Amino acid sequence: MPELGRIIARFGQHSIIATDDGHEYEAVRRGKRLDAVVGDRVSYTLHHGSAAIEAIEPRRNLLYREDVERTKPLAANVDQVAIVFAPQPAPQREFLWRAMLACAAADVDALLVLNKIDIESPTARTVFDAACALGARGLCVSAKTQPAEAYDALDRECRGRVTLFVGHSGVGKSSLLSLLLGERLRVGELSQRSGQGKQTTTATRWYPYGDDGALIDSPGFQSFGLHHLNVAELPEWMPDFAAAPGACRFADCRHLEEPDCRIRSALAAGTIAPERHAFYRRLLDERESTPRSPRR
Ligand SMILES: Nc1nc2c(ncn2[C@@H]2O[C@H](COP(=O)(O)OP(=O)(O)OP(=O)(O)O)[C@@H](O)[C@H]2O)c(=O)[nH]1
Ligand SMILES: [Zn+2]
Repeated sequence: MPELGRIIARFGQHSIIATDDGHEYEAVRRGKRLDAVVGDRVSYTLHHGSAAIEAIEPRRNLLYREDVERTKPLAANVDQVAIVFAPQPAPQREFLWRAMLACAAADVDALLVLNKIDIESPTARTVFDAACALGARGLCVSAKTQPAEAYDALDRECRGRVTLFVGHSGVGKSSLLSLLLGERLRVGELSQRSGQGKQTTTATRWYPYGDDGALIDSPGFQSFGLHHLNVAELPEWMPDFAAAPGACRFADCRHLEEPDCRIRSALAAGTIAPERHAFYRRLLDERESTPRSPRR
C-alpha cells in the first residue's frame, strides 16, 4: 500500500520525501507526469531504501521559477511568499511587481520584506511604499543591527504558515532565514555526480516551522515564471489594472493602442502609473518574443 509523505527538498532530478512519521527517503521520479516539487504531498512505495513516487495529491497552488534557460515548477501548496529586497543590491521594483503578480495569480499572499533598514535609502522606501500601495503587506527589518526585532516580526507572520522566501542574491535572505531557523538552515550542502563531473547543487528546501507551517528556501532564485498565465488575464492579477472602471470597446482588447480602452483611460487619468503600463507591455512583449512553455 502506498504511504503519504511530503517533498521537502528538490535538487535537479532528485528529491527527498519526509514521511508523516519522521523518516526521510530519497525519491525516484517515475516519468514526467510525476514531477513533484517542494511542498507536494505524494504517495510513494519503498524499494530497497528509496521511495518511488506513485501519485501527487491535488495541489492548492503551484509557483514557477524562471531563469535565462527556462521556466520550471518551484513549489506547491504555499500560503505566502516573502519577497525580500534591500537598499543593496539596488531594489528592482519590477522584481517585486513580478513576484506580486505571480502571487496574485496563484492565490498566495505576498509579504514584502525590506531588509537592511540600517542603510539609509529613500529609493528603497519609495519602492516599498509603492508596492504596499498595490495591496501587499510589508515589513521593514535589519537582520544585522536589529536581529531580535527582525525575528519577532517575521516569526509573527510566518509561524504556522507555509512561506516561500525569494530574493536576489545578497539581499540578506539567508541571514533572515538563519534568524528563524538557527542551525537547521543548510547552505549549499548538496553535491552530486553528473556526466560533467562533480557538481555542487543547492536545493530548494522545506523547513517545518510551527504547526502545519514551513519556510521554503529557494537558493539561486532569479524570477518567477509567468508563462503559464493567460495574457488576457494579466490585468486581473494587477490590482491597479483590475480597479480601472468601465469596459473596453473590444472584448479582446490588449490595452495597448486600441480606442475606448478602460486601461488606457485609467492611464490618462493617472490612476495607472505609466511605469506600470510599461511593465504590462513588457510582459506581453516577453511572451511574444520567447514562447516557452513550462515543464510540468
Ligand atoms: N547592513 C546590513 N547588511 C546585511 C543585513 N542582512 C544581511 N546583510 C549582509 O548582506 C550580505 C548578504 O547576506 P546573505 O544573508 O548572505 O544574503 P542572501 O540574500 O542570502 O544572498 P545569497 O547567499 O547570495 O543568496 C552579507 O554580507 C550580510 O552580512 C542587514 O540587515 N544590514
Ligand atoms: Zn482595453
